[in-house]
Amino acid sequence: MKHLIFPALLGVAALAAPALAQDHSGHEGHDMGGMSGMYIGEMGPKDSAGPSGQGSGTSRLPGNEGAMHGLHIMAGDWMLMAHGYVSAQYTDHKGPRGDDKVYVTSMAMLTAGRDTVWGKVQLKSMFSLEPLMDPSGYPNLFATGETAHGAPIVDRQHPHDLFMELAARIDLDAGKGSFILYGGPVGEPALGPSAFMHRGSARNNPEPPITHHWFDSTHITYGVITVGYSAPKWQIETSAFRGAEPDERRWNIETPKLDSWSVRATLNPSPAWSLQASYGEIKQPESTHPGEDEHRFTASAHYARGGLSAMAAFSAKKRVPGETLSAWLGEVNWDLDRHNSLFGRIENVANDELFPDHHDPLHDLPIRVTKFQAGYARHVPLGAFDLALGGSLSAFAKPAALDAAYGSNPWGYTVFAKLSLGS
Ligand SMILES: [Cu+2]
Repeated sequence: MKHLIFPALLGVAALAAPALAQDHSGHEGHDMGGMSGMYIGEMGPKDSAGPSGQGSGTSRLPGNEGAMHGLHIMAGDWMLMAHGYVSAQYTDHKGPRGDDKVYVTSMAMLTAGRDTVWGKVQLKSMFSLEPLMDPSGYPNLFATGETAHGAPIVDRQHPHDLFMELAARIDLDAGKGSFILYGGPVGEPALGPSAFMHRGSARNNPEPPITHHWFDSTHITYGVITVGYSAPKWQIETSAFRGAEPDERRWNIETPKLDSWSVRATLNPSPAWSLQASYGEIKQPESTHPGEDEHRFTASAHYARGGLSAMAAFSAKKRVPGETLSAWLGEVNWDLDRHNSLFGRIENVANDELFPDHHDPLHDLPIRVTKFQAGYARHVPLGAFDLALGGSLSAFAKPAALDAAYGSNPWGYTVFAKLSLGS
């Protein structure tokens, strides 16, 4: 029955939204005193806290993009906010390891927040219907991570879990900022940049990064507690969380644990910038590599101004025991005007999971590959919703040793139709 939560909620939003599609973008997000009823607009730190924008979990984005757009309902002292998307894709990745597929990705985010005399309370939830697809997910050459049918997933992106977040955040006013306490059975620890589906630089990009498991794969973690201090221009946090990645049964809530830890420092010097550095020691993340831990360092710089959102990021993932695998990512989204967006991404990563077969001579060897991707999206405003139609092209650079497995010139494309409520 729990399968029905998401469509029911999105259905309610869909019915209610067009009739109430007023633009309240000038609304002061923090001052909700005089508001009542339901409206479409934005809330959040963009208006209230200057340079600090809110990303996934407790992460920050530039203040210029951190406000949350969506459907808002006032219920007494509580502000309820819904946003999300459903996106249909056709992707075709060429070469011996390529595949093609029609698939649907989705996310719904429901947040309830209220101000108190001592601070703020937020109840956060996020859901996806991606468990409807086969556990092996969808084609994405050179992407690896998590499992399907008992084996590691290679050259595909895993589906996300039904429960992407079930967490609460309490802000206790202190000085110019607040002490934060965040946690729940499903959440995101203070490690890495804001997850790809929540950052402006990836807003229109239909393909998940092949470096997902270097930067933001901990965005769905079963068991998280984070404490920290959040000031308008900086934030420092530490988390205890479960190291094991989600398993391939995507409908359930897995047993929370606190066997791993991380720290993150974030600087938002102006509304255009957010910089973070983080480090985590993750206990046995991969079920197919028992006894192997991971030490992950990430640093990222996010920029947002006008219609431009960009991110540059670095990660060093040390297998313990084992090698250090580094990754670079550059990502950009440029909204030329209300109707046209260009986007792109370049990733470079040393991956040792491309040949999971123990008898393969390339098994467990780090192999450095580069992905180049560029795309375009056309936006059709539909009341409170945005329909984006677009596509992207991908090409890869790799050592000749991979020719037998991948062909000499693997490439791919994805076309998509994405319906979003808010962003
Ligand atoms: Cu993910």
